[in-house]
Amino acid sequence: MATAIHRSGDAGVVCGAEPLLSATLRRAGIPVHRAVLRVGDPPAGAVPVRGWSATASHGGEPSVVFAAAVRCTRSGGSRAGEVVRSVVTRWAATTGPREVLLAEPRSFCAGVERAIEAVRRSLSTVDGPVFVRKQVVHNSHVVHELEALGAVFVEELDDVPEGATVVFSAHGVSPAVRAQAAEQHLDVIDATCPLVSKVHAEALRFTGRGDTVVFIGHAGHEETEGTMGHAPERMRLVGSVDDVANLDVPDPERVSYLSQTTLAVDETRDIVAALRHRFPALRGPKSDDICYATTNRQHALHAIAAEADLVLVLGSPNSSNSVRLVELSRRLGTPAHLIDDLGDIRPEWVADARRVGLTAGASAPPQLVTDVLSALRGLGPLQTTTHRVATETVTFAVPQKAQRR
Ligand code: 0CG
Ligand code: SF4
Repeated sequence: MATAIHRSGDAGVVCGAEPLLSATLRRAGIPVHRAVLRVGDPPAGAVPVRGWSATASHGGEPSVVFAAAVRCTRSGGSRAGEVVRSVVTRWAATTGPREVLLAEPRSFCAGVERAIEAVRRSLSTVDGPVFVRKQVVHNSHVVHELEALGAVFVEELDDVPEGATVVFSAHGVSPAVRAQAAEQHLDVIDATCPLVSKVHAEALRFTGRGDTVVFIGHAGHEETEGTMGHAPERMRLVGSVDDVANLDVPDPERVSYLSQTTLAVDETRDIVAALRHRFPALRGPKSDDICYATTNRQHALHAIAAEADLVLVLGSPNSSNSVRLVELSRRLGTPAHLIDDLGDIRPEWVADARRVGLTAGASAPPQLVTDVLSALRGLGPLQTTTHRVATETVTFAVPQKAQRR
C-alpha cells in the first residue's frame, strides 16, 4: 500500500486513508507492505506489478488518493490482485466530503490516567519486575504499551512470585485478593480508582448496618467481583429490571443498592425505580455510583448521536463504559460500532455516512481519536465540530508507593 505517491519533480501526496485499506487487506489475509510509491519509469530489472488507485479532487487539489500495487508472480499474485482491486473499489466508493461530530469529554478519565501512571512510575522506581494483576485498564493499546515498557500482566496472584511487586488494576479487588497478596508478601501498588474504592466503602457501611445490598452491575466484570467480594453473603447482583423480580432478601425493609461505576445512566435509573417499587424502604448512596467520567461521556454522546448518520466509539470490547456508549447510541436510533482502533472501520459503515459521530471510552488513548480523524481525512475533505457538554478538571494523585525510592 502506498503511504504517499510521488511523481518525479512534484511534492507528492500523502495517502491518509492507507491504514484503513491496509487493515481491510490484512483482514482478508493479504500480507501488506507499506511504502512511498514513486511513479515514473521502472528501473531496469524491476519486478512487474499490477496497480490500482483512486483519486478524487476537491477544489482543484487531489484530496483523496490511495494506491496499491501487487507483485505479479505465477502463484498467488492473481488472487491477491482480485482482493486488492475489490478493496480499493470498496474504499473508493466511500470518498467524499464528510463532517465529524466530536463528543467531548471523551477518552481518558482521571482514574485511568492515575492507573497508567502508577504502572509507568513503578517500572522506573522498582528494582525487579513489576507485575500487574489483570488489565490495568480495559484497553488493548494501553496494555501492549505497558508490556513493551516491561510490565508483566497476570490473571491471578498465583502467577506472581513471593515478595514481588504487583499493581492492582483500576477496577479494584476484593478483600480476598488483598489477603492473598499479604500471604505471598507482595509489595502492592494499588491503582484502584478512588471512585471504585468509594463504592467498596459503601458496601461495607451498608452491609455493616444490617442491610442486604443489591449491586447493579455485570456478572464477571472485575469491578463487580471486587465490590461484591467485600460482603458476598450480604450482597445480591442484578443486571436488569427483570432480575429485580427474582430477588430473594431476608428483610425487605432493610435493602440498599449500589452500582458499578461504568453503567448506562438511563438503564440504571430504570433498575433503581424497579427496586424502589419492590422495596419502598430502599436506601442508596448519597451521590450516584456511576462516575463523573461515565456520565459525561454518555451526555456528550446524547449531544451528537441524533445529528449523526453513524457513531464510532473507540474502546476495547471488554471495556464496560465503552460498550455502554455503543448501546446508548443504538437506543437513540443511530447505528454505532465499537472500534479498538481505526483498523476496525469497515468501508460499508462509512460509505453513506456524511456525518460521523466520534467518541472514545474512558480507557481509550486520545491518540486513537487523532488517528481516526486523519484516516477519515484521507477519504475526502473533513470538517470537524466539537460538542462539549462538560469540562473535566478531576485529577487523582498517583499512589505514593509508585513514586517512592
Ligand atoms: O469500563 P470498564 O469498567 O470496563 O473499565 P475501563 O478500563 O474500560 O475504563 C475505566 C476504568 C477503569
Ligand atoms: Fe474511575 Fe470512572 Fe475512570 Fe472508572 S471510569 S477509572 S470509576 S473515573
